[in-house]
Amino acid sequence: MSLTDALQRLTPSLQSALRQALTLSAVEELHTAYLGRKGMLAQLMARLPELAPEERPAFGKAANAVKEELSALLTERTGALGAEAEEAALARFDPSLPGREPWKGSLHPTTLVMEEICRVFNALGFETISGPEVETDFHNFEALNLPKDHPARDMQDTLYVSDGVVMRTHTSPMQVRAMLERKKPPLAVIAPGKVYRRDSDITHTPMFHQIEGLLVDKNVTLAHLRGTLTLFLRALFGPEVAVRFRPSFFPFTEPSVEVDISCILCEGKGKIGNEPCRVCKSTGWLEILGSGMVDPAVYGHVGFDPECTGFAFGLGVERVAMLKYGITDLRMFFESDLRFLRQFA
Ligand code: 2NL
Repeated sequence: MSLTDALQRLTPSLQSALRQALTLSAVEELHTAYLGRKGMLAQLMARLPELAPEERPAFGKAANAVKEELSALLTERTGALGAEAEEAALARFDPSLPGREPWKGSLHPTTLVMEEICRVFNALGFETISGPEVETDFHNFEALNLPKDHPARDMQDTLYVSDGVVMRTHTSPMQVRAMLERKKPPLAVIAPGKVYRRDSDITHTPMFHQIEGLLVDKNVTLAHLRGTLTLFLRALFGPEVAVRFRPSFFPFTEPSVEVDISCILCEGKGKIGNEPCRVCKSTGWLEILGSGMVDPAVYGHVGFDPECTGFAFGLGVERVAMLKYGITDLRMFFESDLRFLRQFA
């Protein structure tokens, strides 16, 4: 077969080969076989010296035309296969399928309760404050009328970082800092956060959460304390809840008051049907917060006028969350079990 005949066979030969090529890689292989550096066209070109010199220009021209044809055929097949693949993918895609629900996080019950309480006091004009969890002995104890030899310091099982530096045992030091910064009343703050105690059993964790509030001005009385805390507890536990104030003792308030609400399970009856109420132990009441009029000694420590008056209160967040959501085991708060946490989504 002449060189020219062999050249003219290439195009029909590739056309029939392409009909069998069903994948992009099969087309790629044909590209190499026909147009590659050692492919069929290159091999024919290598035989150019076999031709008479006057025949060579015409053969070269014909070879170039064949190369263009082969190239066009390969490109066309590649495009067709690509379009087919896309069509097949579209046929598999069902645009009417509902989307996959994305994984959503949820707030921890401790956070939910802290945010709800802060929201109530913010609406009353109290400003939410924060502060360090590692505190000085002064901010955590001394300024709160708890001198070094005070027996009340035994009530706090303190975690010491170093001499004179503690993990805060309550949220009060945030309020001490607020008074020191503000220098004078009026002042109304709410301080939520983590606190630490050297304590660990089924009802005590080494870290837990408190919220404290403080209002200082001139002529603040126990009536303001009573009105504010009653409003707050009805916002948190419902407008029907009964509120009771009992005398108590805290080193940083005088007088001190403990506040109870009517039991949210038995509604203050002490029993459900004939069964004794397990939540309030049949008393009909739940202890919910501690409070009092700020002891003037505290004002002395933060440089406030001893003539000013104010009230303060504190509560345990996990305890409130347990009552609100009916959680019976404190450890649930600290285990990060998703089956527990998802219930608050
Ligand atoms: C409770 C009781 C209380 C306070 C906290 C306080 C803060 C300042 C001055 C005076 Cl800066 N008092 N805080 C007062 C009374 C009670 O907490 O049972 N907490 C869990």
